[in-house]
Amino acid sequence: MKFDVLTLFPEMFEPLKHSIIGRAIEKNLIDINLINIRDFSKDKHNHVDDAPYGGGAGMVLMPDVVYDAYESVKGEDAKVIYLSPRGKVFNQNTAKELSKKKHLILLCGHYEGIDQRVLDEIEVEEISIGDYVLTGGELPAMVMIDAISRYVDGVLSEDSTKEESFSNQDNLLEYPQYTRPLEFRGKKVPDVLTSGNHAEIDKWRKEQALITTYKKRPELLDESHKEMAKELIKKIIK
Ligand code: 4GN
Repeated sequence: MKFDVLTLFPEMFEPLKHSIIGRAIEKNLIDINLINIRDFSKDKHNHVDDAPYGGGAGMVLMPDVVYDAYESVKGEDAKVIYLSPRGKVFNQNTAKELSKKKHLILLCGHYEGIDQRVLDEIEVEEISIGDYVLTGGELPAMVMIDAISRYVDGVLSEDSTKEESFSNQDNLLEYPQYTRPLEFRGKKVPDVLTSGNHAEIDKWRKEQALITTYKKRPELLDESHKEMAKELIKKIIK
């Protein structure tokens, strides 16, 4: 899978060279190509932005500069995404769907934004990573690249995307995990996990996932699952 990132700050993408995404790049499972929008400036002082028509604060990225940066990477089946607080909010499902694409172009804005005409011309899809405003689209682009790449074959171990929060069968949050030591500051690992009884362990984990979701994010549950969680909590207290 190929990500072309159009940005004024390619150095900001350094974090993706590490850990799991870094390894995915080394294994050629994903390719992250950083394009500096400033390289497409039209003047000798490398300007890329100008004051907004109609007045107001800040600067606006010029359409011709952004368009030429886009043209340098555009492809037949590429989907172009503009990271923007105006966009549809990104979630686990969006990540999974976008991971099926071969080529994504991520456009990162700065200042007050990008001239609307080039957004219309390229027919970008606007995506937001949440309802807050950041100084640029780079962090949202990195968030998307990370979440999408996890679904690319070979990036994670086989079963790790199946069980996790938001993408497991029932849309439940993850059950609690434990490792050594068996006792930490007087707190013991739940007995069932060391019992060797895998049916019981599975059952316990499903119950814990439901209880955790009920306590932390009850709005994720429908009424019947909320009732089930309450019953489980009662049973456990007894
Ligand atoms: C995306 C971009 C937040 C998001 C951004 C988000 C840069 N802030 N919630 N800031 O995904 C005007 C031009 C603001 C680019 C944009």
